[in-house]
Amino acid sequence: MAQKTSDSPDTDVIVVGAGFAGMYALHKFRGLGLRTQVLEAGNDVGGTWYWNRYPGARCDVPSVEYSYSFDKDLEQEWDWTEIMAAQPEILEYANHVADRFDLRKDIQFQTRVDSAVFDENSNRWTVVTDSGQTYTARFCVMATGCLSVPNTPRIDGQDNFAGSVYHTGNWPEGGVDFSDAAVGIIGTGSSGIQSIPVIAEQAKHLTVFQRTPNYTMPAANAPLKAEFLRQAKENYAAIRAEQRASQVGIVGYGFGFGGAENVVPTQEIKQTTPAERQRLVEEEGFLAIRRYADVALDEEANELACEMYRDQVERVIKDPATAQALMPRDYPMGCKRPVIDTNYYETFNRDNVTLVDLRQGGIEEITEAGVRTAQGDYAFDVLVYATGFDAMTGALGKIDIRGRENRALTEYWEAGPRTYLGLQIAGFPNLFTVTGPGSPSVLSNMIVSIEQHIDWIARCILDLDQRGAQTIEATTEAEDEWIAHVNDVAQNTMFTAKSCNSWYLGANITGKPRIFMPYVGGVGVYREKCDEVARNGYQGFELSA
Ligand code: FAD
Ligand code: N01
Repeated sequence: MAQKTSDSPDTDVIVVGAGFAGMYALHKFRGLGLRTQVLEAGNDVGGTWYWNRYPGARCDVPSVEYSYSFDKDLEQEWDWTEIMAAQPEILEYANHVADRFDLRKDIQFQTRVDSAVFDENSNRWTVVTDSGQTYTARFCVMATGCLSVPNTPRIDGQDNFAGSVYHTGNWPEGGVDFSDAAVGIIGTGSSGIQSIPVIAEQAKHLTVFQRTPNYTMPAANAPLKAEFLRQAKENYAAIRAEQRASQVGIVGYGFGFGGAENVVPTQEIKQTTPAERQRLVEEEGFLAIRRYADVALDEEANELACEMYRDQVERVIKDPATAQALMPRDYPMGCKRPVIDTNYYETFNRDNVTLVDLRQGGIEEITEAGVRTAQGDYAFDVLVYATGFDAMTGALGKIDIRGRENRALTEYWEAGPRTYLGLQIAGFPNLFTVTGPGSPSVLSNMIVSIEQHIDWIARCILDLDQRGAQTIEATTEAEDEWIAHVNDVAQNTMFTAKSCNSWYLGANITGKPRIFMPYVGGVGVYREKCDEVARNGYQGFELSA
């Protein structure tokens, strides 16, 4: 246990953020006897699920798997109602966890951290909040989220719009009443694809501004049957073990129980004939594509899958011009974060929905009445930005983080994020990132990755105390080697294809260096690597007495 010293810091650990990462960190560190203070910008717990309350928001991991594993009683007492839970239910779960483990007493809400500075004399971090409060702590854990800084693109005239404006990533707590409103929405990523069908049902008219059509698969979500839930609860130990050893932290438990089947891709699309592919798409629709293993690895195979995909879009969409506009081309399937949907394409067959294909003429400005494009003007009462996030590095970049010699993290990361294992940064002792760049993070079921990181950090803090070490810090050499490995495994995947522009690469933010940020190696392999590093005396880290 960390000892109180005469120059006692306010706390042993400052945790920034009270999403699933910050909440578990607090519970875990408290359990070790560490005095822990959490600082959170929002009014309550839940992070992503607190901020993203847009209509249609939901998880795309089976509910029983997108849940904490750290407490067996918690697993048994919580009943998920759908195969993949909607935002209100996930937020309710977060609140239940906060109540059950009495977390709120150590979380200060409505508190944004502005800076975190390391003092080399005392080996302490000083954290300053937006209200000017100062905390000092031996350890600083950045549980600030990978998708927590909404990106609102700069568009000429955007302040002139006379109606209401919302961002999916910062949705008002009370919701938005769309009845009788004409709505415009910019963006067709996951948030757009989830919200468009629901807004279309509520609004008088919806105009969708699409710059890049996406690949999306039907979710086939459904209520969870009591018998299934009982089985899941009985098998939780095995499910968790399998999740931890898997590639993306998902076993697929929940699929196949009234929803979409959990298909393991084993076949090669390149071995099929055009007639076979056509027959399969006719029989199974978009989901036919899931059976092919080579689609993720081979660009030629990928293009065959894209053709099947476009065939199916043509089948579903009634208006031929709209169908053409909705067909993704020019980039491979699997380069961006996979998307699953409920009634997305069907929505474009509705009379009250207009698709504006920005590839035929982009947005020129936002006017008082709506959006002016090169194709014409579109008027509405409400404008929704579904334009994503400054992902993975955005939240860290907004805090003035300074390590040894007062070096700014933003300067150290000018050419792109550098970490060792996505956990630590050379020159920033005792500062940990949770699901940081260089870890499986956003390529995984994030609760699995969050728990693994917090458990590792907790063990590390205990080990430091046992060894009488004051600080731990990644070495530059270990960082270099890890970055080379992260880049290596991402090569020859669709993620880094030349034609791919994704937020994984930072491509959605003007001026952000194009670096593939998460680790593709897999949750299981990565966990073993982290454990091995710890077992071998924190290989690649420097411990100071
Ligand atoms: P967050 O939940 O983002 O929490 C970070 C918290 O830190 C926020 O509350 C924020 O306010 C706070 N914070 C940030 N900076 C500061 C600061 N300077 N000062 C104080 N507080 C600060 N993942 C999956 O695995 N499966 C899914 O199906 C899935 N669906 C998603 C759907 C949406 C709409 C989004 C946006 C993300 C989704 N994710 C999904 C990813 C999701 O972010 C993670 O699963 C998980 O919730 C992240 O938890 P976290 O605690 O790491 O971060
Ligand atoms: O954001 P995005 P998101 N003019 O970046 C468009 C998670 N998540 O919030 O592709 C016009 O994916 C942009 O167009 P383009 C998940 O990890 C999960 O939707 O750049 N358009 C794109 O269409 C996800 O990946 C779920 O050409 C502009 C859209 O905005 C991540 O969060 C649900 C524009 C942004 O798409 C982010 O998803 C929701 C401009 N100036 C979120 N700028 C689940 O289902 C941007 N766009 C689990």
